[in-house]
Amino acid sequence: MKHLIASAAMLTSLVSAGPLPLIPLPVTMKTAEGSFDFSPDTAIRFDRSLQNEADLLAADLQTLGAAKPKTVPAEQKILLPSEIRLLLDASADLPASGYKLVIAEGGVVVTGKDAAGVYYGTRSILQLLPAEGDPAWKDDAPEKLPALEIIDYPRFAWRGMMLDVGRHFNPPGDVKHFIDWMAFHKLNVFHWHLTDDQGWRIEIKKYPKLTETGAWRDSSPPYGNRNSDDHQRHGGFYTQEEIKEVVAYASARHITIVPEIEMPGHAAAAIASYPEFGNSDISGYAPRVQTRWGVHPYIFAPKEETFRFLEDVLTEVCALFPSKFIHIGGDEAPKGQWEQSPTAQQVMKREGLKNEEELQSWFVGRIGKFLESKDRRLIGWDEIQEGGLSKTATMMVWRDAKWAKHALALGNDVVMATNSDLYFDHYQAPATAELAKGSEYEAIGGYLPIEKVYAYNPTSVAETPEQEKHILGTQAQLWAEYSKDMKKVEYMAFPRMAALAEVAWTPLARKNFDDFRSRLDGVMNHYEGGHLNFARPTPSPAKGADK
Ligand code: TNX
Repeated sequence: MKHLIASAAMLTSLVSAGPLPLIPLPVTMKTAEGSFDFSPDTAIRFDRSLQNEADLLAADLQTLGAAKPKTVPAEQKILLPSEIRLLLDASADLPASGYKLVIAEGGVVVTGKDAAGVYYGTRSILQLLPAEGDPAWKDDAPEKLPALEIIDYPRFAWRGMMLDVGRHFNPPGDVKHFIDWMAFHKLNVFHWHLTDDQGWRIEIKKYPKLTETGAWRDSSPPYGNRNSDDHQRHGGFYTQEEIKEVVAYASARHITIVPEIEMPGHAAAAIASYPEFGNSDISGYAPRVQTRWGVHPYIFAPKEETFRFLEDVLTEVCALFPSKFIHIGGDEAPKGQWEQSPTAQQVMKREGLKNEEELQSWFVGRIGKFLESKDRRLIGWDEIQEGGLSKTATMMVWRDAKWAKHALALGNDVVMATNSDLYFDHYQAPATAELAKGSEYEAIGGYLPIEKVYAYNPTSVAETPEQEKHILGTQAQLWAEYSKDMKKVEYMAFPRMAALAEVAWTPLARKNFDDFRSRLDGVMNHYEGGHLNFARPTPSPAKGADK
């Protein structure tokens, strides 16, 4: 009987398996006859430098439902009945972060060019196994991993997701969970939007009021009425200890956290905490942490005290985040206060700046030099080039292609993060359909179905192969005005994150939406098993044809 049940389960898993649920699609994959039996006897044998990758794989396998595999360092010459071997081979003929995965009856071998490559190979193994909570884990039959050989590496070095915790605060545990799912998709940059008009979320020891005052607001617009107030206090922030923990957690998963500290605009929460760093010489000056969305007039004053403050803040930020890139925002900085402020006007005169856009570029240039003195690189939203762009600045392009073309023509690096293709705060199904489910399904607007994300090509803006090299990669944005908690963030992020992963990883010539859509079903089983609150897209065409 047991035997019968086991084979019935195997049959279902074969039938429901369909195409191998690997997202992003590997660069090359050859399947073969046969399979590897993953069983409670399967252990992980690892090269000494891969202890982290071995431990994470063992823990992740246990989360799925397996008995926690033994992990054995390679130099321990004990005989194992069944093993997954993790190898590091820096001389392998693979690009950075590349790996080779061989699954055969006799065993599984992951060979990485580096530790990141090995980690990505282990992500592929996890995707090929039944999802968490799948009944297959409960029977006595081994899990069958299909025999195959994969050679794989990423198209871009920057495969990012931005999360806005300024508009709504997400506790550290939720952020770690989000990072887990980024790792599952082989994404590697978590851009943490830590400050905005509506909240400052990072503890800065030298300026405690940033979180005493700036982390809290008195009201927010409720779902369904963006021009009104719920009169509920909202806020929160990360202590430096919590930040260190999240940074280490991400780093173990080969994810770099790029922190963003917004300047000169989107700074009302900071200026409400320390009004002396705003344009306090203008009439009607009364900064406060903002309670409505949109663009607000409060921007930092271009004076020496403010630069000292920002440099102190960035010094603490650099100590917490090892990332080479530090994001300084730079978007949507209205120039009205600088036009009114005698101090700002004097600075323009002193520095020979023609207009307020040039003043912003001068401002950003100073901060860029400071970051360089700390061996870091400045990255900012595309407005940082409006009054001239420093050679060393990297631009994150969120508006249209012309800004990317302009920066590329100057020889600057860019990361493509366009609002037309990669803003996951936009609706993924028609707004009427979403809102029919309840006002909590409200999004900022727009319409970005998963097909459109998938079709995006970050290098379409490059005019020459040389320019293409300056496109570091691509990133999707989760602005959170309309995402009050992580459940809503998840709903907006998944499964569009899967499409982003394939845009950022898979060679252009290998991309095919129908094929992706059929693999997505298996990946969504993992979402379901992992209790992710994802948006189920319309059934895949392949499934529809079965009926
Ligand atoms: C524009 S994109 C912003 C954000 C908003 C977003 C909403 C960018 C650099 N600035 O402040 O949250 O639109 O989609």
